[in-house]
Amino acid sequence: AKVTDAVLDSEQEVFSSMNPFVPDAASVASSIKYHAEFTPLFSPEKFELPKAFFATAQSVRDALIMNWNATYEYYNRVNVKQAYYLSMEFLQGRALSNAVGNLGLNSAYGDALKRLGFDLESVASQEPDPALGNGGLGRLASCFLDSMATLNYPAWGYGLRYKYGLFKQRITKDGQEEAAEDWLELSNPWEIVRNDVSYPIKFYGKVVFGSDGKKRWIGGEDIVAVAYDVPIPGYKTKTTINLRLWSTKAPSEDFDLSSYNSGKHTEAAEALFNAEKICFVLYPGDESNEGKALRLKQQYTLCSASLQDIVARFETRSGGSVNWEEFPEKVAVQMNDTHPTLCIPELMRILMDLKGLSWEDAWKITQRTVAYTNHTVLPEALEKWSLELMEKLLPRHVEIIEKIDEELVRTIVSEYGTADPSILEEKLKAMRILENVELPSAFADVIVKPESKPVTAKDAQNGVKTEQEEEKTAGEEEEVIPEPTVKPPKMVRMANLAVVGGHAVNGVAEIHSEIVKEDVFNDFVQLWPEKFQNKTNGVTPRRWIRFCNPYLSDIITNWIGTEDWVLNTEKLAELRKFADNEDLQSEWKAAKKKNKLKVVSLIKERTGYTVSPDAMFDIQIKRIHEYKRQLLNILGIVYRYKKMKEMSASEREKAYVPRVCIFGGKAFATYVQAKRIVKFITDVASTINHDPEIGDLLKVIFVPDYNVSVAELLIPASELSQHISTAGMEASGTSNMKFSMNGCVLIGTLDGANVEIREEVGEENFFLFGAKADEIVNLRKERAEGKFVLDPTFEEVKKFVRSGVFGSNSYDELIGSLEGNEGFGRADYFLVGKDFPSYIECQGKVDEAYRDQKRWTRMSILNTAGSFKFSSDRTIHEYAKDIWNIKQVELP
Ligand code: B1H
Repeated sequence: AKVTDAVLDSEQEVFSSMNPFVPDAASVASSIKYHAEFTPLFSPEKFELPKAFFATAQSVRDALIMNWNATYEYYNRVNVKQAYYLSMEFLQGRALSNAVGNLGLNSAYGDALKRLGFDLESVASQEPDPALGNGGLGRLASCFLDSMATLNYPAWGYGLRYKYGLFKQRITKDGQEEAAEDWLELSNPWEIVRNDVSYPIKFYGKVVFGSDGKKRWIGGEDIVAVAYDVPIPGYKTKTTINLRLWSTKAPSEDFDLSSYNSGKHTEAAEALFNAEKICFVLYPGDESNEGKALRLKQQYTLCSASLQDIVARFETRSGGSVNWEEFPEKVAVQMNDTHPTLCIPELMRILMDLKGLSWEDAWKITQRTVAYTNHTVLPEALEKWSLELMEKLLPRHVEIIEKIDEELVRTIVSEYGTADPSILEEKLKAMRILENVELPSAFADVIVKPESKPVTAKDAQNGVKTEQEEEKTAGEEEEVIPEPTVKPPKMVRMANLAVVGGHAVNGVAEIHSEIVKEDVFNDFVQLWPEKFQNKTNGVTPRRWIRFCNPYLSDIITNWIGTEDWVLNTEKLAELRKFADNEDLQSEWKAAKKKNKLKVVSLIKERTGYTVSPDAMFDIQIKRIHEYKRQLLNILGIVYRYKKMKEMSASEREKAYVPRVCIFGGKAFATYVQAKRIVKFITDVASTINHDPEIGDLLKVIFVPDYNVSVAELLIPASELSQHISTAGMEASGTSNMKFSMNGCVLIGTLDGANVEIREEVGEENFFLFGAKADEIVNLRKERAEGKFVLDPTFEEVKKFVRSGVFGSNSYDELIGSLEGNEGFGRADYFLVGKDFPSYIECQGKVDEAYRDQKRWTRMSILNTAGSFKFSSDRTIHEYAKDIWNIKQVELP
């Protein structure tokens, strides 16, 4: 505690020199009291925790607004190039402690709240955890915002303000249940609605020629997007950037007062509902055509509102004389995956139809402005939209996309037109933006007509196949319609559009970027090798070490002798020389123990189970997905349990280290197989946890409703964490980085960022097992051809599960999916059985290492010391230099 105070005092000094708003405890207390009284959200008679949170947040917001205004005013004045990160998801987590910590006002706020009879930690824990994201992709966007602000980069985020975030997960005896997450119920103290910043958004309608000969998009449905700004403070800097979230509403004249007065209340308000529903939920179910149209409307709203805003800002900053060629010198747009790909035709539309530019000029500007990050190579996750749906909803954009496709065909034909016709055909098939669409008339004779291929019943019915549909049916065989063939649906391939329309394409870890280049977009690499890059992901060391793990942070600061590591994570490497120092080791272990004790309480509170803080905490937290292989983890636990049961008590204790195996994560609501995995884990947990013979030697915990706040508690308490995806399937992973930073040792496959983490922390400090990415295709083939040698331990564990130890359920669908039985799907597509023996063997090595606590603590220290590369500051510097071409700007 002593160290923390010293650190905080010095922090506050730093701030006094750079921040005009440097309150002491007394003025903070009066500001909190002011807001409790004059910005009230609760009735006046009581001043309790919820009100204390809102008043405290409002008081912090005052400081943020001042800095936000100063930042924005300065960028306007010097007219710097600004980057815009467009994302359908921002998984922000709670903001209060983060903002107070970034502003260096911990002691001022801590003391002020003490005077008012509260403590900062309990006040902070009142804040709902805003979950406007699904997982890694959304959390990455939020880490990036923290780094942009901290490093003084002129950069903003643009997203959508969903009324309901990612569902709340309840665990019942039937497994996972979902409930709406009403995070705005008590209002959001961080957002500032900008009623003066709104843009019209159009859907449907038709395209006509205006009197000036220009294309006009008219008629259809008009809605309005309104800006809600969330100030994002940097650490130890005045720079406060903006996360602008759009909310949708109907134009006021759309409320039909006369219908309403004549008693037709629902009809009168239909337009209101129609507009507002666009921002109701994060990722609305899209099995139905209505669901698909809604998701597409969401994506277009994000792109159109953001680009109108960006273009308007460019015009304002240009003063009277707008030179459109300069647009890419003032604006960089990063598309977070393909979800905002409509940016490309939307910017083209704005430049041509509204600003009067030619196709050629608009195309040059668009390409130089936009760039695309790919986050997955799973083929079913590459977004495609039905051309028919898009034509209805966005007729002008489809015209533009058709022309982009035609230009692409021209390029492909000029590149490969003289080659073997089968090569040309192959290239066109792989690279065109439009799928199953006849060649543009100018090229009609360069190739024989595309033949129609047999399609599944589902394809024919729906036209579209999304990731979620694919996920949901992943375990089920699809029926193939025999001849005569149905015409395959015409689709727009968003990834191809993003690659063609942008100047850079990047993957998110080295191995992933290689797969992107060699496999997914190989044909494009041959055409434009210079576009393709790697930007290994990172996470913010502020939220993910400094604030979530104050005990460890103090130790690091003490031993390195400075707190600079929070900004310059390279300094963490200095811990290496103390890895065997007994004093550091004992402090290190004590900090871990304190963090584990917090988790013991969390587990008790959330699940009712009591676990021992002296057992090894072994954690796997991430979305439940077959490729992430929670099933491998739980089957490993089942195997361990079976072996324990076969031993005497003393043998058991000799053979195994006590472990608490913790799971957390949500399954997409319609992803049946993932929900079965959740149910299975909780069934195994209830059998093992109630077995008196096993006691503290093995406990299995499923923490319900995993979110950012839960991660902030679990990660600092972790000793072993699991990153065990089938090699080649996890693009990067980012929790692996957070765990390593917090002194947790990883067990994992050579996949995503694991590869680079292992390189940095040293292979002796990483538990590696499993098949490698380049072996997978062949292994699957062997598996399918039945050439696969069954592993006896895997057969043993499956038989044990089927014997009914975990209740009457025999888990036919789950275990069947690992065997390729008729009706159960893809013959262990994720190769759980193949990797099982090496996983079990590796877990044996983990136990052995943990028994030697000196060795383990050394491994733990070397993980923190070696994790410096994985700061999102490093990642953002790379984006800024290699893709955005923006410079750091310090406020005067
Ligand atoms: C990642 C997604 C994703 N990759 C579609 N792809 C979505 C795709 O709602 N959708 O339609 C939502 C998310 N998310 C993750 O991105 C990767 O799986 C991780 O490996 C990676 O670390 C993370 C950040 O790059």
